[in-house]
Amino acid sequence: MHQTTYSVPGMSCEHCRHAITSELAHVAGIDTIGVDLATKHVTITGAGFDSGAVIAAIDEAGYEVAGTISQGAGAHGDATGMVR
Ligand SMILES: [Cu+2]
Repeated sequence: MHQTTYSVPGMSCEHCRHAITSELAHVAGIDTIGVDLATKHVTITGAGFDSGAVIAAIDEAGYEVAGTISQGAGAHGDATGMVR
């Protein structure tokens, strides 16, 4: 099981959440998609998703991935300096 959190500063509302989750639904290997509008983080878990495909899907939805916040099992908070 992999977990990766991406920073997507352009997200702001439920429309953004819906647009991103519906694009990510087409990416293979994803189990769960977590969109946190407060922190602007998208957290993906799954057994074998391709990070490039995730970033491409978010881009397809109309949002830019500013960076990868964390990778692996346990998330830790080093994402205080968000780019906007
Ligand atoms: Cu929105």
